[in-house]
This record gives sequence, structure tokens and C-alpha cells, in this order.
Amino acid sequence: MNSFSPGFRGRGRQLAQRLPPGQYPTEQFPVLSAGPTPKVATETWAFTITTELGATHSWTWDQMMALPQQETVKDIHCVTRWSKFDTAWRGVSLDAFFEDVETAADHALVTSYGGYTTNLPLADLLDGRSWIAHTYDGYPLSPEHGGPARLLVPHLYFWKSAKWVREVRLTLEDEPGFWESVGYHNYGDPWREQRNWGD
Ligand SMILES: Nc1nc2c(c(=O)[nH]1)N[C@H]1C(S)=C(S)[C@@H](COP(=O)(O)O)O[C@H]1N2
Ligand SMILES: [Mo]
Repeated sequence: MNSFSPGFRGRGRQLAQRLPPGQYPTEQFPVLSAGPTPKVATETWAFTITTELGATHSWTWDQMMALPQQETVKDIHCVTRWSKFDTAWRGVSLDAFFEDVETAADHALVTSYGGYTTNLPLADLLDGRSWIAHTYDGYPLSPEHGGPARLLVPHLYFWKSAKWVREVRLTLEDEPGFWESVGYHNYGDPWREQRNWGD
């Protein structure tokens, strides 16, 4: 018998290596929202970083669009087990927003228009690992996927990628967000299958 499975030859094999444990690939782009889609107009949109001392750094839509724009193509992994390869985004690296931010905090609590929250280490937002994304596949990000702009943190499970992102609040103590406080894993690394508290 052939010891190589035909399904794992060539491109199939490459894609299999990009699939974290317990995930299946999909060509769809499912919508997962814990509540209704908030209406967020770019005219009134603002993104704010608040430090642990209460200092705020805010950007209007036009100010955000005047920052250096990046294209990025990433695989995304939802804790409900779908993964989507090669999603194409355009947006602004969090590194650009953090350029003039002075902080001693290690933790970030991200909040959205509509009230969703999620927490992650500040380090995971930096060094080219996260974006405020406003364009998907060449088109303005649709409201159900978080438009006009969402956080994109593709190396963590997709619940960390807050849609309709509004604020990053820096904190000295870690504060669990919406899903983290009801049993989802605090960090959420798909490669270590950190789905739930205790994984
Ligand atoms: N504001 C907000 N952001 C959110 C969510 C949400 O309910 N509200 N759901 C999260 C979850 S669980 C996932 S899997 C992804 C889904 O993004 P999508 O609907 O674009 O696929 O958004 C994340 N960001
Ligand atoms: Mo999710």
C-alpha cells in the first residue's frame, strides 16, 4: 500500500500543515456576532488608545487613513473550528498607532462599538502582528464582518479580532473580556488549541 495519502500531496499537504489541530478549512466567510451589528459611520468613528494613567491618543477616520497603510494576507482560525486560508486585508498596523504611546502596561482590553470586549497581552498587538483593518478582499469591510473597521490579530483565535473596534485600553492587571469571562481561554493560541479555560 502506498504510505502517502493522496490527499496530503502537493498543495493539499501544504494546506494541511497550515491547519491548526481540530480545525477544518472553509471557503466561506461565516459571520459570528454575539449581538446585533452596530451602525458605525466613518464621519463619527474614532479609535482611541487609553493608557494605564488615563492618557488618550485618538484618531478620526481621516487621520487613521493618513497613517501608513499595509496589505496583509493571513490564515484565520475561529474557535468554532473553521479556518480560512489567505484572507486579504488592508489596514494600519497597531505599531503605527503605538508610536507615540508611553506605557508600562502589559495588558490590553479591546472594546468595540456595541460593547464587545476582548483582552490580550499588549505584546501581541505589536511587532507587525495586528492591524486595524478596514478593507477585505479589495472592498470596504462589510458591517457584519466589523466594518467600518475591526481589529485583526490572526495569530490568535478569531474572537480576539474585535469587530467595530473602538478602543484599546492598557491595563496593569489583566482583565478578561466578553468570551474570556465565560470560559474561553484567556490567550487563545490556535496552534496549542487553547479553546477553553484550562486547555
Ligand atoms: N464586536 C465584536 N467582535 C467580534 C465578535 C462579536 O460578537 N462582536 N465575535 C468574535 C468572534 S467569536 C469571531 S469568530 C469573529 C468573527 O468574525 P466574522 O463575523 O467576521 O467571521 O469576530 C470576533 N469579533
Ligand atoms: Mo468565534
